[in-house]
Parts: sequence; structure tokens; C-alpha cells
Amino acid sequence: MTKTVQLALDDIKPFCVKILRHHGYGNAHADAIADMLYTCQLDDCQSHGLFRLFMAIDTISNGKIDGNAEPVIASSSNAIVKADASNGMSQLAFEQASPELIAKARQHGIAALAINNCYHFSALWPVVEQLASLGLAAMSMVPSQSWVAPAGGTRGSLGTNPFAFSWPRQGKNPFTFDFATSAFARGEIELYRREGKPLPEGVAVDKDGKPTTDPQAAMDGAMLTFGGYKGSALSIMIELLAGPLIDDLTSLESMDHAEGRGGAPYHGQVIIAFDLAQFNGSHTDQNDARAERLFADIVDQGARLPSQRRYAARARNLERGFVEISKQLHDDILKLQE
Ligand code: NDP
Ligand code: PYC
Repeated sequence: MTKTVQLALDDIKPFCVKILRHHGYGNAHADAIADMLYTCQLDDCQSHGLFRLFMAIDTISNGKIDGNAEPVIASSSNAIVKADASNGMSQLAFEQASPELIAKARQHGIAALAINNCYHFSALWPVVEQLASLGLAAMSMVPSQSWVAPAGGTRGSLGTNPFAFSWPRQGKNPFTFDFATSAFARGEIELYRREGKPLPEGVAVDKDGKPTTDPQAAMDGAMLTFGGYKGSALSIMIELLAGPLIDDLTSLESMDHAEGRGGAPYHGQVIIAFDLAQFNGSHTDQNDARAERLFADIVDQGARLPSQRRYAARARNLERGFVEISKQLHDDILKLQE
């Protein structure tokens, strides 16, 4: 059985901030990154919780990122908000640009935030869920690096390209999903490799294009999209909407930009927010009831809504006041203090 360590919730952010500061992130970035790591770990999101401290530290240790980068938010008269992360991590740019996105969504009914020139290591659900908690529906997408073969191909052209969506519900946690368009997120494969576990079939091919369940061979070869050609097409859409549409890099270009150095991928992020009342003619109660009937029909037959596991983990961890991570992960994180 995996040995675990309990971390008190109150200790997590200061612990992360200390490590991030130690490695050269300024206060503003360290705080924003630590908030993201805490939010993910609170929900037992293992592949993008505290584990991602390594990616954040690798990014700055490789001399790639400006730990004090100041985002620049451009003003516009239309429904598009442009935030230049100025080669910093994405979190601070979102934090600073989101009030403008929210205001524009309320004004126009729909608005989009394009974050450019950012390093990105994180889950997307915290961003869309934050908007849903304010009553907006939201979606977000990012490319990553070209680790993933298109359906029918054998070499990486696409990123792991996550897509997240959140829908506000009255008096309840939002309906949220967030997943990589690859069969497995890269972070998940890294966790399998750390634990010495084989992958399920259908996740990756090795460098000769043969199916593999070996995590290292998968990382050296190519990952596969979920759902065959359907996931592949969605992944291409994400490349386009979070790349050329917003004047930023595709996963292929992000791979070139990395020049073989590790750390977080460099690219853009798109976030679209919808004001429900402006779409539904202010028939809000009637349309909330429609959505709730759908959710109830799903749950009544024994299926579960996405994020149900996460919300249950959050409630449990808040109640007991700590999260549990593997001792191995904890030991490795402690080494980051040296
Ligand atoms: P998962 O496969 O773990 O989960 C995907 C979603 O599906 C979650 O919302 C999950 O809810 C839901 N879900 C899982 N099982 C079921 C089920 N049986 N019924 C209904 N819903 C279910 O996600 P991934 O491993 O693909 O991605 C993990 C994270 O990695 C994401 O947050 C993503 O943003 C991040 N990522 C980031 C990248 C980046 O470049 N920044 C790249 C790729 C991924 P629940 O959580 O409740 O289980
Ligand atoms: O898990 O695929 C992934 C990933 C890429 C960048 C951050 N996470």
C-alpha cells in the first residue's frame, strides 16, 4: 500500500509560496501559482495539484520564465479582452484580466479572454468554475506541446489540449468538466511512471508506432487522443481556437519553443464566458429547471455527473482539515526547499 502524508490545509499555500519564492518567483506569481496548486490539491486532483510544483520549478530553473513578469491587459471596445502574460505563468494574467472578462460578458452577453505569451502548467477547471460561481457559463482551452498523435498517425502533432466547461446551478456546485483530449493527460502518465505502474491499453504508442503500456516508452513515443478521430478533431479545434485564432502558438510551435528543455509549455489560453440571462431572455428560472431536470435524469439512473468525485473530495478535505499525498511525493517536494 502507498504510504501517505497528511498536510494541513492552512499550511499548503505558505509552504508552496516559500518554495516558489526560493526558486525565484516574485510574490505576485508565487501567490497566484500557490492558489492554483492548493485549489487542485483540495479536490484531490493528483496530476495537477502539488505534483505540479515540479513543473513550475523546472520552468524557472531552466531560465525560461520571468518570475516577476507583469501582465498587460489591453483595453478594447468589443467583447474581446487581450491579456499579455509577458512570458509569465498564466495564473496572474487570468487573475488580473478576469474582472474585465466578467464585465464584458455581462455587457455583451458573451465575451472572450485571450491570454498570450504565457507558460501554462495547470488544470482549467478552477478558472471556469470561478466564473460559474459568479453566475456565468464558461469554457476554456489550451494547447500544450506536440506529444499526441492525430487519429491514424504515429507521431506527435497535437497537444494534450484540455477542454473545460462550467455551468452555474442555483444553490449547488456548478456542473463542470475538464479533461485532456489525449486519452491520458501527460501528468497522469508521469504519475504512472513514478509509481512504476503500466498504462492501460490504448493510451500511447512507442517511438516505432507500436502500442505500448510502458509510461516511459509512451513519453518517448506518442500519446493517443481519446475517442479516436472524434477526440482528434476536438484537439485540432483547440489548437486553432487557442492558437492561430488568438495570435499564439500551436503545440508544434510550443515544442519548438521549448528547445528540449523541460518545464511548462509556452502558448496562449482562451476563456469564453456567457451571461445566461442575456441568452435566455431572462427566463432564468424556467431554464434552470430545464437544466436541473437533465442533471436529475442522469443521476437518477446511477450515472454520475463530472466533478462529483472532486466535490466530494473537497467536502471531505475541508471537513477534516487536511489533504493526503503520497509520502514519495512529499519527500520529493521537501527536496525543492534545498
Ligand atoms: P480525468 O480523466 O481525470 O477527468 C476528466 C473529467 O471527467 C473530470 O471532470 C471528471 O470528474 C470527469 N469524470 C471522470 N470519470 C467520470 C465518470 N465516470 N462519469 C462522469 N464524469 C467523470 O481528466 P484528465 O486526466 O484528462 O485531465 C486532468 C486534468 O489535467 C484536467 O484538469 C486538465 O485541465 C489538466 N490538463 C492540463 C493540461 C495543460 O496543458 N495545462 C493538459 C492536459 C490536462 P471528477 O474530477 O469528479 O472525477
Ligand atoms: O498533463 O498534459 C498534461 C499537461 C501539460 C501541461 C500541463 N499539464
